[in-house]
Amino acid sequence: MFNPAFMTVRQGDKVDLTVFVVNGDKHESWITDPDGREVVTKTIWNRGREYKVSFIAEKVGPYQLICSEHAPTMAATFLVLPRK
Ligand SMILES: [Cu+2]
Repeated sequence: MFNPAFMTVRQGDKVDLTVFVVNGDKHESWITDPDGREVVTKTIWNRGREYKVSFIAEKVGPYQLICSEHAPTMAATFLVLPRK
């Protein structure tokens, strides 16, 4: 699982994500925008290491962080809210 698994951000924000892998040997992970387009390309995350990825939250709606090894339970959502 990802913890936290739900975050909200504002449209146009740059999301800087730092992930530390506690459990599981490896996780093939990526992030998609609300239209299913990859905004962070697939990479392998290994246990005991820290990874940094970032993307711009251009579209309103759910961005999904997915791990193919442990789908569908290992997923997280960044819900992008309209900028006021
Ligand atoms: Cu995983």
